[in-house]
Amino acid sequence: MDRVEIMVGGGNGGDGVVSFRHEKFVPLGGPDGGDGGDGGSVHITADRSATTLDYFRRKRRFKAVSGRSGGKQKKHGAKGDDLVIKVPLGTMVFLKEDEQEVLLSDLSQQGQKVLVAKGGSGGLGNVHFATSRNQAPKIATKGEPGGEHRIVLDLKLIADVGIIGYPNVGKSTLLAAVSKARPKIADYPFTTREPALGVVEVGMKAFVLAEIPGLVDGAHLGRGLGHEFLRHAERTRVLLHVLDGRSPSIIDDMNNLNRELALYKPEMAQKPQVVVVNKVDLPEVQARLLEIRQLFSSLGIKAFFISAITKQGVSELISEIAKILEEVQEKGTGSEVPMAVFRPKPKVRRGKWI
Ligand SMILES: Nc1nc2c(ncn2[C@@H]2O[C@H](COP(=O)(O)OP(=O)(O)O)[C@@H](O)[C@H]2O)c(=O)[nH]1
Ligand SMILES: [Mg+2]
Repeated sequence: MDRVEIMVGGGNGGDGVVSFRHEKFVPLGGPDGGDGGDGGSVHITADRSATTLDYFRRKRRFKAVSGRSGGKQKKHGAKGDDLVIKVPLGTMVFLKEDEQEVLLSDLSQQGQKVLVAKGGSGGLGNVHFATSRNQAPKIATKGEPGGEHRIVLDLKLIADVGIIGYPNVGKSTLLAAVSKARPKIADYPFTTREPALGVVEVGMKAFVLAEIPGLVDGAHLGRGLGHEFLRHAERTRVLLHVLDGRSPSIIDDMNNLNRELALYKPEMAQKPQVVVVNKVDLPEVQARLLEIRQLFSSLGIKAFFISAITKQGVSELISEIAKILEEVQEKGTGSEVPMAVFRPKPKVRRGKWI
């Protein structure tokens, strides 16, 4: 989890102006002072070019541009530019007030935007204040200050790798074996609606692994799957397809699940898969290991044979996944998420923070 606190301020409204018409032969014309422009607002938007919240550790204050003052001849001051701050997809935006945090938005879609500070309204020029009694008003109002708020950005973990497979093949057990995640093992398959996440460390690197629940059989597909599920499912770059070594129809299992995947989420079926045969510690699986190996090699599929319980073959599997992730990242395939460095260039006025 990644979390930062920032301050955002809307631009101040420009001041209204006191001015009078100057015309030949008219020494003192009527009022013509224009209104100030509104200050710009601050928005936060989810953008794929942003991948972390690191930028906000160095820069914490953001202010939109103020409106300009009005002018003579009823000239309206220019509106201040809005400031749009880019954050990674999956960032939750909270408003912090009196140590309480209120969720403003969960920015999960590209381009999704939330207003976090409104610009102040521009002041009124004296042109508005002429009355029959006072035809030469020397009154104009000041622009309002922009709203300012304390905002907390919270970037939720997004899975790089998703574990798929039928119930009881050992998805949760595998996740628990390679990360600190403690998903419920042998849980009733429909109780989990959201993915269980764990961070897997491989040397100096790490990736996020998620057990993707819910892909059970046609009848249950897509039913009750939460927003979180979709968010993770869409963002994973590699799928770990876990099969139960005890199954008499292991190849059919694999094909059936892939078919369901393609029906439910075609983009997901396009993702690279690593095929894993689990539970090789069991004697009954040991007895057919050669047969299963031959099945896969006859199909030209490289399968990994592991035991999530004894961890046999697990570290080889993890290094292979780390390697694939690197390749996918270099090629830029398998994911729409570019690994670009986040360098927003917010327009911030020099000077005091209001
Ligand atoms: N013998 C053996 N049992 C396993 C292995 N992995 C998982 N199991 C058992 O299979 C059952 C289902 O495991 P779980 O991880 O909950 O499966 P999931 O539904 O795919 O998440 C549990 O009773 C686990 O203890 C394994 O490698 N070997
Ligand atoms: Mg499970």
